Amino acid sequence: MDSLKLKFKEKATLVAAEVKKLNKDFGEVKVDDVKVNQIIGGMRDIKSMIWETSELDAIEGIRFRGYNIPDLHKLLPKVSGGTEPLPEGLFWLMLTGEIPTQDEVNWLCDEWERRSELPNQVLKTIDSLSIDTHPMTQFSIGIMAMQSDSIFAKKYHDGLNKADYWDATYEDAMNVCARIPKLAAYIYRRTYHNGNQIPPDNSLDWAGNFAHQLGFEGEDFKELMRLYLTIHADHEGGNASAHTTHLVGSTLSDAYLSLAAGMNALAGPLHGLANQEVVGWITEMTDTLGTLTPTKDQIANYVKETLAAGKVVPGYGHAVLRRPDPRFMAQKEFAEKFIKNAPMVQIVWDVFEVVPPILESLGKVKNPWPNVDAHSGALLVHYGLKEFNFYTVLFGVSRTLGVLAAQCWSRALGLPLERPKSLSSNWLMKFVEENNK
Ligand code: CMX
Repeated sequence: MDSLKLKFKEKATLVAAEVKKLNKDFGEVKVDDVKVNQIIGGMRDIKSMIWETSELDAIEGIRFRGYNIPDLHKLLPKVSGGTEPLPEGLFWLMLTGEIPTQDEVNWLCDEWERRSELPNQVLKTIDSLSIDTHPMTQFSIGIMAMQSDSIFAKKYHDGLNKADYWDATYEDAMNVCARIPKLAAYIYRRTYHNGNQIPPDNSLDWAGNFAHQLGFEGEDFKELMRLYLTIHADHEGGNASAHTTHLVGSTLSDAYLSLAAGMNALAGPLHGLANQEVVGWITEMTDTLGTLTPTKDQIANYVKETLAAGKVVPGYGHAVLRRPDPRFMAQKEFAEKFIKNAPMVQIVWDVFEVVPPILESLGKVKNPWPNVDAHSGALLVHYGLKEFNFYTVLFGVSRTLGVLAAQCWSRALGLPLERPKSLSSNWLMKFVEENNK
């Protein structure tokens, strides 16, 4: 058994016993009350799921196993001479709760490289799609095309003992994480570079090698990818991509089936597609105004026009956060360090000054601040990755780490089929009427 799997097994066995006892001894303890506006309003804040890999606080933002983004920046291993955290380290942390050593991260990087070969049939499936198929659709189909390799599905079919679900899921998760950058890079090169594919450079780390296979050799871009693929990985369990993966996984669909479903949720404009929408919106604004250096007044007018047209301002607002997203701030710090004079970065920073008071003045937006998607595009455009339809795939590569680490935990804890209760509006109206006489 490899060292990460062994460590995960030790931790998870302990926690699984504790959770079982918790459920037995305190199963009837009430944790939450549910209000009508939560039932109508998209189940906001209802505490209803176990998710071990990260927790989100409305004010402070995300913590992975208790560590916030500045902590990760400080504590996770980096490449020699680098400043950005390695996503391999975050995956280790999410699975085990421990910050890995440099040796442990090097091992994981080698292990993923060993598992990274993409089956030919996956490439053929992608190649059969029309070139203008959205990259997220290609990505989801590519993940589905790998499903025939699922170790969990095969072992389940052969009669897998419940106690071993976690083991086969760990193997699937490791294989998917190993292959996912290659799949994404294949889609990028096929869609935007005439299918001119770049072989991996296995002397590089997971994110660095991804940047290389996309066709970007600058060290700054590789550092950006290390940061990007770390901070987008997980945002507790209730967000749409994580929750979809969890829900589908709860039927014992394997990691491939559930991840593809999660990626389809990520592809929605209110979720991960917002990073593409932000750059589209800024580009439309600069085209309409005929300038790459709009004034704050011009931006404010454009924001008001967007709202008047019944559209959302992409990259702003959040279902949980009530302050600027620390993932936005981490990308802002990166831009301040490396590319503070880039024109689109300047626009993003001006938008950051202009949008919150306008959204606040509407009196209905609960969080007027930027989310993770408000900044990423400006950084990518600066480094030459300008095909913004591809941006959500980058998000998806990172999100894979979080949702699959979480799926290993769900299997280890033996979490059951998810099945919340739904109500008709008629039932709800009658209930309120009878209970408010
Ligand atoms: N621009 C305009 N209106 C906004 C808004 C925005 N950025 N954010 C919220 N609102 C509106 C909502 O549409 C809603 O309006 P109605 O009552 O007329 O339907 C009202 O404000 C209240 O919404 P809320 O409770 O503040 O926000 P929700 O929890 O319902 O939705 C989110 C959260 C992210 C979907 C929403 O803020 C939004 O649409 N933002 C823009 C899209 C975006 O950036 N999504 C990415 C989120 C991060 C990610 O998942 O990647």
